[in-house]
Amino acid sequence: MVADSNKRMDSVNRITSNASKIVTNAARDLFDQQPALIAPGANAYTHRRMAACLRDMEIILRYVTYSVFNGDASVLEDRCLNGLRETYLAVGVPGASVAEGIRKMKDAAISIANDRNGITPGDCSALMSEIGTYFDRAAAAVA
Ligand code: PEB
Repeated sequence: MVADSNKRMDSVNRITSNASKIVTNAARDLFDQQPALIAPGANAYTHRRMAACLRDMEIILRYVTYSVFNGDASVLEDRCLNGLRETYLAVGVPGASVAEGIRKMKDAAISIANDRNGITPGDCSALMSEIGTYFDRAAAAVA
């Protein structure tokens, strides 16, 4: 149990301390792939909307780390995802694009958490697939 908790805490630590890198790279890739989002009048056009978008991705990533720490998705579900689809509909943000951003954060976060370098080696495969499920829930909630 202690060894397993250490894996969780190390994963949370690694994801949290790389959060701005994870968010920025995912957003940059998303806008490269979907340049319509940053066209004049679109959902990430103007600094205000761009800032809201990066902020949203950071909030979602943070709630995912809470779930990783707890081994349970209820905080993520209740305090972040509950009603989020409706919010995006109301403010006109395309949920499918948010979901794509979340999938990009998933890949980056797992590769950072699962890096074999600089850490006591162990089997983290179950934890890594569990971490993936939190991102999957978040993506499914807004898509
Ligand atoms: C959710 N996001 C936005 C709003 C809210 C959230 C409540 C409306 C109010 C505001 O503008 O601040 N807030 C956020 C969240 C929680 C919360 C996750 C959880 C607890 O409390 N635009 C894009 C991308 C995407 C994006 C696809 C990936 O082109 C996001 C980032 N969210 C985005 C944008 C807005 C927004 C609001 C651009 C501003 C929309 C607007 O005002 O036109």
